[in-house]
Amino acid sequence: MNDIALERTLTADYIALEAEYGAKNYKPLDVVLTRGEGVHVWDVEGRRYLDCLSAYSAVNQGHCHPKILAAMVEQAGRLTLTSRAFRNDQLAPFYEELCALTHSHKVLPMNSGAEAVETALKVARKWGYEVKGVRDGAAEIIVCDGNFHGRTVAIVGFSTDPQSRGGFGPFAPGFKIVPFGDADALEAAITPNTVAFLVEPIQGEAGVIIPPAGYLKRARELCTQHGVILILDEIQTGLGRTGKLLAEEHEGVEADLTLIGKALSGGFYPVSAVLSNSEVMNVLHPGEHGSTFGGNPLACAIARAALKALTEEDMVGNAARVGARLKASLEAIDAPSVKEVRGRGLMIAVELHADAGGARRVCEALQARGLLAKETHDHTIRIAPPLILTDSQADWIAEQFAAAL
Ligand code: IF1
Repeated sequence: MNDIALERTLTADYIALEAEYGAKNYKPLDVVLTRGEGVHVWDVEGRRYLDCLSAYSAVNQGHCHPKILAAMVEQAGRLTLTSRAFRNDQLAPFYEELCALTHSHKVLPMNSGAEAVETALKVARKWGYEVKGVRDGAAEIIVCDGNFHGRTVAIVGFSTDPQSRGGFGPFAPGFKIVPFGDADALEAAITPNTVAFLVEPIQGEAGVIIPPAGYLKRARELCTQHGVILILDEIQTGLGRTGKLLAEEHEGVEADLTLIGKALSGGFYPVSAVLSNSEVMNVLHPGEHGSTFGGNPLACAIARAALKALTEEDMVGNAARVGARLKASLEAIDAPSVKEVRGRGLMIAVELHADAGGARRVCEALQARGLLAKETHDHTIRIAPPLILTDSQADWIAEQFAAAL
């Protein structure tokens, strides 16, 4: 046996190598994963964990879902990339199936979530100039305090998190920030130059913040009333995470532009999309926007299988049922350190009191008990397991929390 290969299986060695060669833009838990199946992942030491992060909701369908894997392997051996200069036979069926599932009229495929957000911002501005009649260069887009929409320069420019934006300016003008969950503040911020309101139905990075009931409905009404495009960023909340296919369904609203990503590929590949009604998307003409990889046949085949897995296996219904059970069990934990348990479907957060010693410590205790979760900010633990979680696995998660807390 090769000694070096043996040595490199040790967690500490991988961590040291990463530290030597990698940019230090992350501070992950000290666990090195090598395999995943369903709700579980295994580290290089052979230890098994229940994954309560799901790669920030990209693996809603569970790790290495066999049907998505089969579709990926089959397509990878046939045709992977054509660019959009030519057509491919996976794109049209992907469009058709995605539109049928989400009741959309048009799709624009991209790769990362941030690219989908950027695409929506461009479409909204162009719509503002060409359809709404806003003077060139004057378009305003309203966003929310505490937002997270990605890492590009334009997007971090309207972030309110000093860590995300600090040191990366100068930034693009044309964005206004209002408090999240406050429809009156939104109304007050709208001017004749407002072209769009961009918002997460539930703020993820901010700590699973659920807006007051009726907020999205009221935002929808205000946008319609003032000729403003409602852009819902469902990159994290979408595709079953909150117990509905799209979180907008909780309030019975329809966005003009809906952004999805992450679980659109079940975690196999970066695939994102902008969904729209046709009027808004029709402002784009050939040559005005695009991507080398967006809409490629491999991505489309994977996304088709990922959507099929979600619906065929009723993962959305399961997220609603098991999510409610898990939230109730977490609420029942009698621990003085817990300030609040909140969530919808399988997007749950446990917030600790500020003097409870921090969420990172709890995540480390959970890791020792075979459960991987990630803190957000200092005092909140996010719980977002794959949507295939069973009742007994949900009960097990609650038990580990009770012990760790
Ligand atoms: C990182 C958070 C989650 C998103 C929403 C767009 C994007 C994201 C609502 C951009 C991405 C990620 C990115 C990841 C951490 C993560 C995250 F903690 F930062 F907030 F999920 F909770 N809209 N979220 O949540 O999508 O370009 O990354 O594909 O480390 O940046 P992307």
